[in-house]
Amino acid sequence: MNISKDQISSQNKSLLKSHKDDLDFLREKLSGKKIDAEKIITDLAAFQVAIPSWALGAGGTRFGRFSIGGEPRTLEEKLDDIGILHALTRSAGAISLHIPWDIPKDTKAIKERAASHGIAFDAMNSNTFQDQAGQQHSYKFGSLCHTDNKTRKQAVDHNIEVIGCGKKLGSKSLTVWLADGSNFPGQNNFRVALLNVLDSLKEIYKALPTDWKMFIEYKCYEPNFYSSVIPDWGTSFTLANELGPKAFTLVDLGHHLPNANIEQVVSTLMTFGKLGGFHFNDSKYGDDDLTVGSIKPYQLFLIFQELVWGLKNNARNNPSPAWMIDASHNVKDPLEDLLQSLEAIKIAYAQALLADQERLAEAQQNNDPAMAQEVLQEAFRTDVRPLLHEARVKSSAAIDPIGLFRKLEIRRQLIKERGQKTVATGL
Ligand SMILES: [Mn+2]
Repeated sequence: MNISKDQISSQNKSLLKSHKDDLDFLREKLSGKKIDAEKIITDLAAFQVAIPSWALGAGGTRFGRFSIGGEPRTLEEKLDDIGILHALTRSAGAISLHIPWDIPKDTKAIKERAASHGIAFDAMNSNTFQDQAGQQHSYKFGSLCHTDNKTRKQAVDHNIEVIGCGKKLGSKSLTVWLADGSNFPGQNNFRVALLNVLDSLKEIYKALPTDWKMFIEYKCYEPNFYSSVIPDWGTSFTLANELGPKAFTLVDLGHHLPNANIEQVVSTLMTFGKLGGFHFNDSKYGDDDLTVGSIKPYQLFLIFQELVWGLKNNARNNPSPAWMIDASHNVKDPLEDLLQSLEAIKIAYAQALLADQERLAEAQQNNDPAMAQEVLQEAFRTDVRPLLHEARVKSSAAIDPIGLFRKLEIRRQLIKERGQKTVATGL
């Protein structure tokens, strides 16, 4: 199903008066502080976040999975769902595919379908954390780290196939996340496992086209509970440096030990030009994959504060990190959840854009932590939503995306089209 421009503008019309009042109030407040509201609105409208193909169905846990109904059954339907998100927000203009879940049967038709929704192909994700039907060697004891070189080669070849698939679609990057690790002390040799991974990554890197990037995603634990071969940003960063200029670290917000200072990790990676990509989500305990900004919005703002500063001031940083959501939700409508995540990302971005960097630098120079906190919290406590709304009005998107999603009864229509018991590929 498609959402028409008329449906969007008619909803916007009913909200326009109150939106204009809010925006005028905020504009005046910002101009008093010499903040260029128009520039922030332009930056917000331009900011696009890739939607992962695996987040469009209801997520499961190891205890169960409850379908939401009307879930996309094919890659075509996944593109249509992202088309809905993009029409409502003009902020979801890319998809991140997962192979083998999303192998296109007809590449040309898939590209046309994506183009009709204004969707580009962001990073390709390989999968060596599951065994596929008919697969010769098992990944039960690892993939790129495996003690058996035939298994390692199979995992390397899979990644090279994923690159080939992405080349046909117009993607420019490969994300490698490994479940490789161990559950028990002594199960594997840390050094052998790490060097095997490095050797395997070198083989994949050789197959990477010159204009491609490789993102190495780390994760502290799960599915292995004693050790992960790439547990942290330091290991990922070291591997990326060993591989070369096309390799980068990817930060997933849920892949750290509790209380890790992720904003500092972001800053360090940017300082050395190795922040390649970002997986947004939120968590209370571990890799919970909850809606972005639902648990720790201040942390999200502080991360964006580092991103905005790094993108503007740090010449060594990779100028265009890949922004992606990596979430999974089992009680919300996945599309509503993604709309909330997109909103939270843009709110944090807008707040970081209006933070007074000069006053902050001055407070830091004067060793004045109270003033530094004043500057940061002044930005964080500003209600920037009118700026997001205006960015959407200017892009012909909905002022209130979830309101319109509900008003148009989109989920009910998807269930009617696809059925109640459909289950999308994913975890
Ligand atoms: Mn991730």
